Amino acid sequence: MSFTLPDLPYAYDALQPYMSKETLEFHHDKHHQAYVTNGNNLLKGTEWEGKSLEEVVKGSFGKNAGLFNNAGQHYNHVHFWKWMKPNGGGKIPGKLEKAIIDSFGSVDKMKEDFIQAGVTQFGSGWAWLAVKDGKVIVSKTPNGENPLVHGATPILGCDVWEHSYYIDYRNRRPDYLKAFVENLVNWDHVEEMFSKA
Ligand code: MN3
Repeated sequence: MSFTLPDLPYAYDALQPYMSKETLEFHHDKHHQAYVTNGNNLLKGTEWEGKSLEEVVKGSFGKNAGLFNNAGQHYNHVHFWKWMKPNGGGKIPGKLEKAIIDSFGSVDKMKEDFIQAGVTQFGSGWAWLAVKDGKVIVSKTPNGENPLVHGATPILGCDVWEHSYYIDYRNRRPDYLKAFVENLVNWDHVEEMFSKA
């Protein structure tokens, strides 16, 4: 199975003013496309050819850095587009909300920890909500890593590489993270991944 670039699940200008058409054009058409192209080239002739994307990500971690970086970023971006929607944010579906409150004490504390993880990720990387040992946790990873390679199942990720926010927010990464959590997150997709975790 080779990697393919999925279409965005909304129009390029649908996330404005929180994420611009220009950002999505570069991020989806150039950056994500490059991970797909490079990932397919690096996959050829390896033991992971024909495996599922998750198997490639988990299997290549620590063994084949070039392939892992591109496959990891492909996985992360396939979900990143679905983790956002126009008029996102708002009420978290009931079962997920209950699990978040069980783990963090409140929804506000989860949001605060998630934003803090993204702000404090030094350099490029991701902030995450993931499920580990039945609990919802916040984590952060560098570059193309994600919770799959740390024994957890990702349910929400925010890309904090500069290409994800610099056009719209310049150096104001905290403002981007706050806008992501309050105005962009598609909690229905988060709940769907939570229910399968
Ligand atoms: Mn990106």
